[in-house]
Amino acid sequence: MDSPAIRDRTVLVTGGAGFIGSHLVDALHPHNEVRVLDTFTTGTRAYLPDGVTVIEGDIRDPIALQKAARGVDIIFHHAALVSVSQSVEAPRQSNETNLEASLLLLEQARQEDARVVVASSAAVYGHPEDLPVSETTPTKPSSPYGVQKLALDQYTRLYEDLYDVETVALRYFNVYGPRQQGPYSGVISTFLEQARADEPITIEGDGKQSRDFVHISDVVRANLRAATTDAVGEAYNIGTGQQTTIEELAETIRDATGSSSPIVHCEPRPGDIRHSGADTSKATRELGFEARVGLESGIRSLVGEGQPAVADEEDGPAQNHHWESGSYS
Ligand code: UD2
Repeated sequence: MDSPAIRDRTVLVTGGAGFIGSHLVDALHPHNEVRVLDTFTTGTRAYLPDGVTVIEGDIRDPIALQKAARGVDIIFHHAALVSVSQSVEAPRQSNETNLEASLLLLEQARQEDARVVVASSAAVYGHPEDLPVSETTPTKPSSPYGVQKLALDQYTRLYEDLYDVETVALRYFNVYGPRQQGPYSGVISTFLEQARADEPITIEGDGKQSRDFVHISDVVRANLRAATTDAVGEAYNIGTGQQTTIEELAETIRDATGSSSPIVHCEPRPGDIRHSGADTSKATRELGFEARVGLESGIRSLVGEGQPAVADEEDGPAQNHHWESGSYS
């Protein structure tokens, strides 16, 4: 299941200097003319290879957006305010970026006749009653962030229905990998940092809550497939189908780092989702997507930063897959 070749296209990656966006840029450059629109508020300029056209600007700014999108064939939309808790504190502010500006972007795509792949989220499902969740599971977001992603996800479908814009929404589960950093970066990078410093690994609550952790290389591959699929106007779950408890994760990270960190429990996060896990059969069927990197090998490659992620025996379809930053074949 090699990645489809995307070559000689003009592509825009919004949020291209961020965690997911910058890995996508690596996969697209230099075989395509790649543009990045980023505010660099949380994105990092140093991630961007020479030869990429950088437009420093905000997706809320119609002029910056117009400039960035002029003449493009494909837009990968990864610019967002990603903090769920910030969206709870200031719903209108995150709505402006995550929804209103995204709508501006869809309009721009319509004018340019460009395909759009948008970053949606497992947040659209809220607290699911049954697991794993498929795309037909009822959506009931439990945060403004989730509502915004759901509305965006629905708009992408409508833009295909109403205006024939080729759109795909990817509902990411818990993405991890190199370059994930900062205060909203996720539990794996937090635990890794704590383990490396031999500081306590802080489990929020009892640690029995679970997540579906998907490696960045698999997320990039899903984007490349979404950019070429005929199955447009659809939303797809992007995860591994495997759930891991936070307690297991803490132990895996402590073992992989050889750290002497104690594992401690603190207050549970208010409103935390108990369990999350993806049924990815629709993505497998329609996009030919299957996650390849298992959690243990993904973590080992993070620990030895720069080492390829090679899946473990028990990792099923991920077996024997080799991943190095920038390689997606
Ligand atoms: C993820 C996404 C978020 C949204 C949401 C939808 C990430 C980084 N965030 O949030 O954008 O899509 O899913 O459901 O992927 N935890 C600890 N100790 C720590 C940090 C976290 O125990 O130091 C726990 C936390 O309480 C939670 C779990 O780890 O139970 C995962 O937390 P997270 O912030 O990595 O991601 P999540 O699932 O809340």
